[in-house]
Order: sequence, then C-alpha cells, then structure tokens
Amino acid sequence: MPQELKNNRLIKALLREPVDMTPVWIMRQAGRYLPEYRATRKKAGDFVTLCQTPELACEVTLQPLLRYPLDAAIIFSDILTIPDAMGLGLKLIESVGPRFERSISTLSDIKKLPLPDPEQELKYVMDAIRLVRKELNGNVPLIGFSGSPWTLATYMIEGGSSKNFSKAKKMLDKEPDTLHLLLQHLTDAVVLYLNAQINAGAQAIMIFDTWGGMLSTPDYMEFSLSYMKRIRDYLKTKNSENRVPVTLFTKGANQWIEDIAETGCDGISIDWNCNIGEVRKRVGDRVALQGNMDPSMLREDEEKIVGEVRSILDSYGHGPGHVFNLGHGITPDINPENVAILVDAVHDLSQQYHKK
Ligand code: 1CP
Repeated sequence: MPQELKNNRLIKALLREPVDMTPVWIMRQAGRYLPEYRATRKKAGDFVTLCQTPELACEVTLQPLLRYPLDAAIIFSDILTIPDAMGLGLKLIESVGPRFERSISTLSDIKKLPLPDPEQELKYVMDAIRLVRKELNGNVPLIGFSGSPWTLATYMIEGGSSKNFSKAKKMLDKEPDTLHLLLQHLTDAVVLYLNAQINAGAQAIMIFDTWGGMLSTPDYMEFSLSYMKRIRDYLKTKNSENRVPVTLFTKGANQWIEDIAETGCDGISIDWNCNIGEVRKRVGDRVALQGNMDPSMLREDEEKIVGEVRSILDSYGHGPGHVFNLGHGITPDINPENVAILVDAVHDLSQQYHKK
C-alpha cells in the first residue's frame, strides 16, 4: 500500500519541484557527537555489531530525528558493509578507524571475491531499512546509500583508511586492468545492494565517493565517475510509491560538476570549497544541489552559524533544487545544540526564497 510522505520536501527538492522551505539533513547525523549514540554504541559493544543489529541500527537512525526537525533520515550503516560481506572482515579500531583483516592485492584475490546477495549476507541492512520505515510511519523519507566502487576499492586495497592511497594508486598505474576488474565487480555488488535497499523501502539514494577527489581528471573519469554512471543506469529509480532520486557525492570534485551532472543523477552533493551559487550557474536546471556548509562552522557561535546559513541560502538564491547539508560529515566534537541552531536557521531563513 503506497504511503504518502507527510514531509516530502527532500524528494521534491531533489526533483527540483517547488517546496515551502529548503530541506535539511546532516551527513553523519547519527554519530558520536550525540551522547545517545555513544550510549547505544556502548550497549552494542562495538561498531560492527551496532550496524549488524537492526533494532539498534534503527534506534540510532532515529535519534537525530527525535532531537531536530530534520527533513530526512539516513539509514545507519556504513559504506564498508559490502567489502565485509565479500569476506574481508571489517573491524573499527578506536582512534585508528576501519580496518580489514584481509586486503586485496592480486588478480587472484579479486577473482575469488563473491558477489554478496543483499537479502542474505546484507540482510541486516535491509531489515534495518524495513524497521526504520515502519517506525518513521511516513513522517520523512529514508535515504539509503552505498560507497562508490573507487572509494570502496581504496579501502579494500589499502586494508583500511589511508592518507595517500599508495597501494590503490600503484594498482591504477601498474595494473589498470586488474583495478577495472575489481571496480566492475564492486559496481555489480553496489547495483544489487542499492536496488535491494529501494525494494526494502529506501526513498532516496546517495552514493559516497569520498576519495574520488584524490584522482587526476582523466583517472577520475575512467576509474570513478564511469562506474557511478553505470550504477545510476542500472538502478531502478522507482519504488512502489515514488521516483527514487539519486545523489552523487565526490569530495573535492568541484572542477568536475558538469561531468557529474551528465551521468543523469538527480542531485549532486558538493563540499565547501566552492560557491554554491556559481555551481548552480554552471549546471543550470539539470540537477539539484546539496550542501555545502563547512562542518567546522558548527564549532562557531550562534551568530556565525546563522550568518553562514544565510550566506549559503542567499548564494543559491530563489527557487527549488537546493537541499541544505554540510560539505562532509559532522565531527564528534560538535555541540549538539549547534545542530539545532543550524536546522532552525535553514527552515526560518529559506522561506523567503520559495515564495511564489
Ligand atoms: O561509532 C564510531 O566511532 C563509528 C564512526 C562511524 C559512524 C558513525 C563510522 C566508521 N561509520 C559511521 C556511520 C556512517 N558511515 C554513516 C551513517 C549514516 C549517517 O548518519 O550519516 C554513513 C553515511 C557512513 C558512510 C561512510 N563510511 C563514508 C562515506 C561518507 C563520508 O563521510 O565520507 C566513509 C568514507 C566511511 C568509512 C568510515 N567508516 C567509519 C569511519 C570513521 C569512516 C571514515 C574513515 C576514513 O576516514 O577513511
């Protein structure tokens, strides 16, 4: 039975339809800056168990929505669920970050990688989505997500987080065909995974290409963007209720925004190293834009935060097609009260840009 969304601002804005005010959500809105998140994570014992227990993943997904009038929920999970489901063994090590027990270095490693069945190895994500949709009861849309093939490949080749991506870049330079095989395999896995998320109830999709900006322009086109386009082409972007808009985020991609728009995505998430009004002029009415406040602005006082919100709204200007967000994830040191200031400021100050 199709369910009408009570607050449909996010979907409308991504489809560039008129809204009464600019929708807002925060990248990593469920996370360590919230004391209630830290409490649930403690209850879970560790991060991977938190992700893999649908009741707890549902609980932390909803936590930021209980505090703030956000216009969307994003399923609590991680981009590294896919490599974990391929057997790499994900662990989150305190103050180090995510690590894999096994990494990928040869063609034979890649050939051995299974293609996870989203309703088997990743069923816990689908169950969490079904649970969150039930709990949300149509209040706001639920965003599903995945990492991009290139960003997932960097973690799989490096064995975890990296500063300079030396192993991944070495494979790109010395064995591009091997890397292409891994990227194609990841593309197949991401398409299955995101389509399963849509079937389970995700109402918008976001693809995080956090490390695409580490590539040169020709390498970005060949090793990252082309695979995101393939994913976009194979997503069934309609669920039982609505169009399911797809948003791409490559951090550090400001010189490539026109190329990203060419993929046919609905929205592009942009970081804070660009002026959103100028980016809007470059893409015209082809796509919606999401962003782009510097996450470190949330360390400032109320006056500065509100001033920055005003300046971003003003830069984007009148009319639909803007989803307010940070240019990257919120950090653990942020005072939760400052998020309330941000969300209220977006809703209050944006109404003047949406009058008929
Ligand atoms: O409790 C903890 O200490 C864990 C910290 C944490 C959290 C809260 C990790 C480990 N992942 C998450 C959740 C998460 N990851 C979400 C939740 C939904 C939300 O509320 O927004 C999302 C969307 C992600 C996506 C993700 N994970 C990305 C892409 C987006 C981005 O921020 O760039 C990446 C690169 C990851 C890998 C990852 N997982 C965790 C960390 C600390 C990292 C980054 C490590 C690195 O810098 O390489």
